[in-house]
Amino acid sequence: MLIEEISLFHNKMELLTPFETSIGIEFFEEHIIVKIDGEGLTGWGECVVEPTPSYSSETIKTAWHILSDFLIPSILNKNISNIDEYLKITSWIRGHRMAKAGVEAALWDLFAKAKGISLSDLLGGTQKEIMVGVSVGIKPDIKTLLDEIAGFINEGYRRIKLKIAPGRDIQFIKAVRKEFPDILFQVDANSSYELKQLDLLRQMDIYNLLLIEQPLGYEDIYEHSKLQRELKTPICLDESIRSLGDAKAALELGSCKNINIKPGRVGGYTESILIHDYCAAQNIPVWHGGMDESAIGRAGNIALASLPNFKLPADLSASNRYYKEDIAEPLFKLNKNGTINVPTGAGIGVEVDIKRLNKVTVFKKEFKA
Ligand code: OSB
Ligand code: MG
Repeated sequence: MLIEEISLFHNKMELLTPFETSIGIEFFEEHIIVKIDGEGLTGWGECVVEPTPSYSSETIKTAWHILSDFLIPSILNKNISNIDEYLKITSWIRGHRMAKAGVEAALWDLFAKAKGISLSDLLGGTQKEIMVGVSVGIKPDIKTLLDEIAGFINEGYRRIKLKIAPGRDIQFIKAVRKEFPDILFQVDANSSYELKQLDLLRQMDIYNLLLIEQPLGYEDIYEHSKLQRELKTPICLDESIRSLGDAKAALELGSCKNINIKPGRVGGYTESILIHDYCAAQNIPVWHGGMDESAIGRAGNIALASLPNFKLPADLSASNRYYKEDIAEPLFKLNKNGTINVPTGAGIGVEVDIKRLNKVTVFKKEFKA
């Protein structure tokens, strides 16, 4: 496949409701959309970097730099026949996983379209619909939180994930569990606790949580192994798992009992599949995380989440959870049983709405040979 043109779109989309986590509060999502044209076909990917280095060390600007100055020049006007070739050409570039994953995603879409098959089929997906949940931000008070969760449960969501932080934890967890005794319920700390708060973390053990996501340091694996030994509730690592190597270390050390896979965080769909397969062989379930993607990134991620060992509900909610207007059609809808259908059309299986994409684009650059 001759790579003839690549375009980057820095987009900014307003969230329907502000999203607060232990990291901060977001009103908008800003990502970079990657478009790759070759031989009459177009592939789309989403680079899930954010404006600030608060979740990941990458930012819109670092990714733009790595994309423009290194990744794009390595493949533009070249014949790339498969993903492994792309990975080989770019393997000298260390880190910058979100930047790499954005290009890889667009190439996967392009190659699936060239074969005329869905991305799910190309990646080895087996599930036709995936179980999804919803990630709920920190709320100012318990009533607001319970009302919001009741709304999501009414819509059909079967799993709730609540963002927590020190001081915004036990009383909220307790109230949710009391109001919704049977719901699948998990929490995400985004690295806001320390091991010395063990007594506090132990209090979470009595609420029948599905898991506690990333309680300790964002690069830590060792202290999580100490914590996991003290808790009944499974720990799930998000931020700390950036590669298959990290996943191996975490599982060998007993730092977690399941793993959240975000392709952006681990450098792309290929690394995601390696982690997925390794965990499957160890009988460790994985689940798909989210970065508040637009329908472009969401479509590809839903395809990935159709692989067989994605066994816990994903942070891939319906389009109307995030945006008033999304940038691709059809929108993702929640089925009554709490699932979302895996697209069956060629590639990511959604059509990008160029007019809407342009409307939310703050800066665009085209790279031609
Ligand atoms: O920690 O899982 C996280 C969003 C941005 C950054 C980090 C996280 C999240 C979410 C959102 O929880 C999940 C979603 O996309 O629905
Ligand atoms: Mg998380």
